[in-house]
Amino acid sequence: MEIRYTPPKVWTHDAESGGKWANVNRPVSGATYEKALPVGEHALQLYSMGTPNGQKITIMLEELLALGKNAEYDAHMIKIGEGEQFSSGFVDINPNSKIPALVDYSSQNAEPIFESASILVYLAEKFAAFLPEKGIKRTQVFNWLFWLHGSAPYLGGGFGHFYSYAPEKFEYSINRFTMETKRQLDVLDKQLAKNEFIAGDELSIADIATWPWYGNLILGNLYDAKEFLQVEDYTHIQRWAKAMLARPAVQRGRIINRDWGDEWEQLENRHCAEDIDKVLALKPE
Ligand SMILES: N[C@@H](CCC(=O)N[C@@H](CS)C(=O)NCC(=O)O)C(=O)O
Repeated sequence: MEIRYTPPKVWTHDAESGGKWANVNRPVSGATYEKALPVGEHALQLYSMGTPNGQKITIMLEELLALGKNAEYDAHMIKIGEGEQFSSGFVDINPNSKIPALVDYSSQNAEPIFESASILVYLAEKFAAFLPEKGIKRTQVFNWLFWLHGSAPYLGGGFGHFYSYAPEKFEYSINRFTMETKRQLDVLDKQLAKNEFIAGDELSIADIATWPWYGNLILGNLYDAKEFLQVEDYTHIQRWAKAMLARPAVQRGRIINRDWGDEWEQLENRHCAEDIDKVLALKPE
């Protein structure tokens, strides 16, 4: 076998080597420049981008509003491809420099909330929705919420990175992460064969966390890998993914903090419901 790379004794950072994301990232944490974050008029201030991890929170907020909860929010775009996650304002609310991050100005000391699962649990508890209050039903939601949080990095950071973003296609890495992605799809498909929603017969934060990753993947909105992964085989995920997409809150939440795609699915910043209505009205019949 041809040896193409032997690791040196000590790794050094080569900003040119890693393709799409290497030029903004560094092997240390912290701010790279001084800039405060914008603050809108609502108590909930979200700093995000419409990637799968970002969509989780905007879909959750739109589902809460659809339920009649007082979950009005401003969603400010953080352009991660341009390094805005390294501004001093963003690092102050998430030292890990990853979207999404939330500040609730109606809470004591307005402590920042980061990690999408933590944000989902916070919102579910604050508004008493999409998460049973106690007992085994709550644990079942956590089983699948934490399953998603363990699995998605294999899909995004593993499969998506090597299949779609890497500057060169490496068979070893693509094989490893494709196998794991298909295994995870099979796990989810079997769960959805037994249940209408992921953690049972009601929509929960497990569905809201999972749809932006596996729903988008199955529907062909992520990595253009429908044929490669033979996604039509996962009939139960297909059923669930389409049912989720039929929900108005999912259609609204998925377009926020985006500056790519068709014009009817791009809303950079969201300050009120009408901001979304105007963009969705551009969708052809
Ligand atoms: N575990 C984190 C992951 C968040 C994450 O990976 N965010 C990505 C976008 S999907 C990001 O901000 N990347 C910017 C970077 O890596 O510099 C969560 O669930 O919130």
